[in-house]
Amino acid sequence: MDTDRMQWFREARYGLFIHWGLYAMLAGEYEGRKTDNIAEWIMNDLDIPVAEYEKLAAQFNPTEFDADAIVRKAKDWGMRYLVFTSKHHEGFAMYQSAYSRYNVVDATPYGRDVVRALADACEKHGMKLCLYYSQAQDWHDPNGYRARYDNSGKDFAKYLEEKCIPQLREILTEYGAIGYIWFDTPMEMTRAQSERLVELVHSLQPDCLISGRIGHALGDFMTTGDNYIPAFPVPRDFEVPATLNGTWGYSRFDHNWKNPKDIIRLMVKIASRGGNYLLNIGPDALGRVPEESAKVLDAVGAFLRGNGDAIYGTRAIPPYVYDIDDCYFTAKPHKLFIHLLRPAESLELLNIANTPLKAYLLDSGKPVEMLNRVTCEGDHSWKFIYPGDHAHQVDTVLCVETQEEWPIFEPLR
Ligand code: JFZ
Repeated sequence: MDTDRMQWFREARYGLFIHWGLYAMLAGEYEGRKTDNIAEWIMNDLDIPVAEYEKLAAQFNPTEFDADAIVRKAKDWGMRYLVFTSKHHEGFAMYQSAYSRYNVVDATPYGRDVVRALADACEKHGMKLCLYYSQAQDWHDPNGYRARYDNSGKDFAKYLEEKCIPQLREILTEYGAIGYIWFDTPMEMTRAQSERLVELVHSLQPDCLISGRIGHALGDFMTTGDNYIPAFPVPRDFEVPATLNGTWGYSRFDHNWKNPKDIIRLMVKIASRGGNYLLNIGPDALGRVPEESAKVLDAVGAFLRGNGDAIYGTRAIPPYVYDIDDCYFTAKPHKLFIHLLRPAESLELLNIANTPLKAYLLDSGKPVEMLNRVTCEGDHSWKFIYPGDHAHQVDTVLCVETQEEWPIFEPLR
């Protein structure tokens, strides 16, 4: 893939996903019925008629939404880019669209352009803005696809021409430079239709990347299944979209929050396999970020402030041949980062054949005693003695600077 266009993506490794739309007002329940699926799908899963669902717009007034505060928090959290749902499957545009009055400016008492507010805040704080756009599913438009329904009678080509393409043109010409478009659920789109959208994006913003869910493997990077991480290093750029609880859109019933250790472990695994971690928040009806999600992201941000060098700009590396509990590796040229997600006084690793130059705790720079020997079986052995006064963090990161550019993990023999 074109290296220059991908450079920022490969450097970033960590982004903030924001799912926010009319569904936040229902928060997982409609007329006493709770959805047992992800909350932003409530219209589809509870078969809410369009005429009923669209009434939500007339009540949408998120007076506590603060785009600038959210972007500042994203920076504190260590995220390098932000992906916002400009139009999700519900069909409601979170910006002012000239091609559909079913949007946050024209159809709500709030009357403000959310994408504009986020674009301004991202510009101000040096955060790359990316936009999610549901290019095939649109449960409000009579010709938009709808999962789990019979779409045979739809004129999808009409939907593409009259809503999807004009709206993509709007978000790619009216809000500044866009890092990438996060397309989603291509459904029954033909290859030609996916190619048409790829050409549209490139014609408007040549540097704007395209996510894997454009369809027909035409993305600049692969998008994994939600919350699914590849088990091995992947030979192409990829991104893992992930929730902090069990839903993307806000639900007042889902309190199944992951903890910081879960997140850091996943982040390290994803980076070691060459991917990006796109972690979601779902603001509520008033535009507030759920406190529980902010607490987790605060803790992960604190970890990254001292250890970000072990994540940002790292590259896929071969799997290490032994399975050491809570021990993971990331790497960048001439640096091997050894992550230990449990307290320990020492750590011995076999079958690493690099020439170590120095070893230290990444967050403090404090030197770590390192014994470099060959075992009686002829295997390389590195043994680290952690400094006695070191207080174990969620993830204690050791940096070993090496003569060789990349790790040399010897195979078992
Ligand atoms: C899609 C959306 O339907 C969902 O609402 C959310 O926006 C999520 C990030 O993306 O959900 C998907 C789409 C594709 C897969 C899984 C969930 N997949 O291919 O496994």
